[in-house]
Amino acid sequence: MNQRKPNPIAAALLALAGAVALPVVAQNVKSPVMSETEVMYQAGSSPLGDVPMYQSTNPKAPPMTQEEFDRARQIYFERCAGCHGVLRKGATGKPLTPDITLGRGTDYLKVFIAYGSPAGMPNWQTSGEMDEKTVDLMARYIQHDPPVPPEYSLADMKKTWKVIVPPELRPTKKMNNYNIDNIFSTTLRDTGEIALIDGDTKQIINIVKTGYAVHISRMSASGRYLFVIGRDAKINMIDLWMEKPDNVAEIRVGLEARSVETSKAKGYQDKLAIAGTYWPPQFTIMKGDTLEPLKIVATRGMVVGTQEYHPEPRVASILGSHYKPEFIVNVKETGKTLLVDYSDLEALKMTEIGSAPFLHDGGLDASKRYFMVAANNSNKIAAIDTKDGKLAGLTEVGKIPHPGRGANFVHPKFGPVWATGHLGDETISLIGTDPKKHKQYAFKQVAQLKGQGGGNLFIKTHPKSTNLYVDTTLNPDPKLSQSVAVFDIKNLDKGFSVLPIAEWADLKDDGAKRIVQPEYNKAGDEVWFAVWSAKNKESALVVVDDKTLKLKAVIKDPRLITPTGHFNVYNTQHDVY
Ligand code: DHE
Repeated sequence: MNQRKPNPIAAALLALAGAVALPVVAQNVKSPVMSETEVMYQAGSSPLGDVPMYQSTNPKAPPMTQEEFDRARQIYFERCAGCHGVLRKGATGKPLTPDITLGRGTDYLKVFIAYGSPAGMPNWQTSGEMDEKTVDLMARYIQHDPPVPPEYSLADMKKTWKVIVPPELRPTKKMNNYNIDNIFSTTLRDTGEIALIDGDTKQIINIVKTGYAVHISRMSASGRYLFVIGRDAKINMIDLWMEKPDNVAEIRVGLEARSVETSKAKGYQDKLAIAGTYWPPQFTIMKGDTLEPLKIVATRGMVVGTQEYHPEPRVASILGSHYKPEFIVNVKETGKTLLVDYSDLEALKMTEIGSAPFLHDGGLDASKRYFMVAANNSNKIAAIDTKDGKLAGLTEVGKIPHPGRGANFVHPKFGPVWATGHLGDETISLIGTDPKKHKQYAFKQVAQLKGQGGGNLFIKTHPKSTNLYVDTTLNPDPKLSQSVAVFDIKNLDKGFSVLPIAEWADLKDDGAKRIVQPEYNKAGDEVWFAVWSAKNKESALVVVDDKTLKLKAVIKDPRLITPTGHFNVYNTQHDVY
């Protein structure tokens, strides 16, 4: 069911953009308010475009043939759902339900889609992204009732669940000579695979098939199992003890997803896994050694503040608490963090902490007690106290914070801080995280550094390093998207130096070469970057010596197609960042 059909618009854009695949397809779209960067990031692709859905024809809406409706639905899920929501009730974009759109009428909607709006709607036609016919199609489509994708039950999950190697047939000890702690799992986004790379020798150990538009990797508490999730909500569980590490179990937990995590509390290591889905809006707890689904919990409910019902609050980041048998589940649209006590799945207890809507990504502070999460379109960072189960603080930062898991270091004046960069501006915000010795700074933005530019996705340092790396992956200026800024933590006032990572990769063709996600090795003395080009262009990984800031190695291989995120086993397992 999940084989993706080529989308004619995307295909045209691919040709236009030199066959650069998602999310760069939106690169020509400009909006008066929503920057190119934001469009590139949000107007990504949803696998829901290919899911069969019931079409109810609204007699008041302009007529559409079944073929037109299906085409519009696919375009909607690929371009519009990220902002306006699956049910068109509004997310970061405005609601587009028939009660609103029918009143506006086709002509008004066509202008809106074609030219964009000051409130952030991109100008799809004048940017060249959609032609007049497509704009007309979409204007008619959004006056019909939104088709609702199907739910996904435990029975649906079980149909997709495969234990490829049962626990009793797996190795009882490590069967290879790899230094497992220093293996990297690299996302190969457009091929639906991950590359397992030996961090010591820089050799590829295995290329493992995973879900569609594979997204992130996470580790089990023991460091033995690697979990990978695709945007199609397919989870792969890889055993790193095998002679050649490979899949031992897989399952689909929904129709669209972004996050997977494992139980980390004492006594629960490797016992459970959890995945959150964008559709249906729910999370699923599974057995940690087989992925057998055990418990599904819906996230539909009220938005913090307005207390209005939201029918599709997507599950964003999830983290396993190191303090308690709890998963920290961040629900995007309602702005709620759920502390899910997994010690008794039959009598599930959840603490609901409200902060601000649009919770997205985040990571722990250095003490591992506070989870710092970005409410991205609210321009805020919430600090969740995972020990006492309450909101420790909510602070205003720059425009659209995007920390990944963030970066922890000790500031000479403010003490321990956690840092985030931003998609929407060039600042890097430092937030105090020590309520004991630096109470006046705790959970407040205490300083802002000025980086290279907006379009930052990830920021990273390491307890053994004094460098802070900031990428600018989605900046429209190739000079910025192809390089990274490095701050010397001991001399933050001095500004940053720039490392020309794409140039160092010395690739044979002129791909997008976006530099994405600094990630340290286990020792904390080298930093890895992906050089992300289109599917049909050469990509690479570049390794920098953290002491000298000089090039240490370039990893090239025809199998390294569209590398994006990369996850060092030890650092991911222990939340070192
Ligand atoms: Fe991600 C993390 C959602 C686009 C690379 N991304 C996350 C998380 C969420 C999320 C909720 C946190 C997971 C967690 O910690 O449990 N990402 C989304 C989207 O909704 C969005 C904006 C659009 C989409 O259509 O998917 C999106 N993400 C991207 C990309 O385009 C990136 C840059 C390239 C790619 O491979 O798809 C990308 N996202 C990543 C990476 C992480 C991530 C590498 C993990 C960061 C970390 O340090 O843990």
